Amino acid sequence: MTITITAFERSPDGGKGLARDTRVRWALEEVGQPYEVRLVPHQAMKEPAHLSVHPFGQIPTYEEGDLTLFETGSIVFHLAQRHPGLLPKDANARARAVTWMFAALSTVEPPILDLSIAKFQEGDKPWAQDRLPVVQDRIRQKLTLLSARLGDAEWLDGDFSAGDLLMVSVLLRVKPSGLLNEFPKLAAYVARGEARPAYQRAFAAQLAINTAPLPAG
Ligand code: GTB
Repeated sequence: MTITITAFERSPDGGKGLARDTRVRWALEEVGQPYEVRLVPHQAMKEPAHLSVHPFGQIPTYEEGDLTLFETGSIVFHLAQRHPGLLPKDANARARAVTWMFAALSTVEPPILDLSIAKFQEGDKPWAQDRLPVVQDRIRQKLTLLSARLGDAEWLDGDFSAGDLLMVSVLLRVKPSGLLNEFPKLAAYVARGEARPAYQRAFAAQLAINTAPLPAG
């Protein structure tokens, strides 16, 4: 059955791979599933056709036969459950890998998103410069503890898993700020993720779309 995901027709990052379709592409590549991409122009995101697939008018989405999903975490989890490669077989190890998926999205990512908001949506507010260090310190708190837990291990809990895929993806969002370099073990962990052939394919695919000429009209 054909898998179709959605992505920005043109990502605001110009192809740096930070939009969340990259996470879904990466998971699809890890489990070896071919997929098609439907590009959603900005003006179509909140129109009924796209809202019927994504209730909040966002990307990415996932369609496979009569199954439609939204929320990156849910899509990655679905793929990891259906196909070998992203979750361990042992039930307890599997539960721990799923725990890292949640940790990435609900513990580590929120302060990182806050930094984007503080810079790009609230940057012109009179209090923005006072808020920035507070937000950066909240990220540092999380990264300090995450780095201590990772230690010198290659991945968070045994073999590479969907937990690592999401954690690396979340950390990639903090990379442009320079904060990641304060944590060499995490920087090396992210580099290991980026070096995976599946990530490389996912990155290249989104880059090709974001650097291709836009269709006329
Ligand atoms: N919780 C949802 C999920 O995980 O799937 C969040 C989905 C989401 O935030 N989608 C964003 C979106 O559709 C794109 S990924 N935004 C349009 C809208 O809400 O109208 C977030 C994103 C966007 C841009 C960059 N960037 O340019 O660096 C990075 C990440």
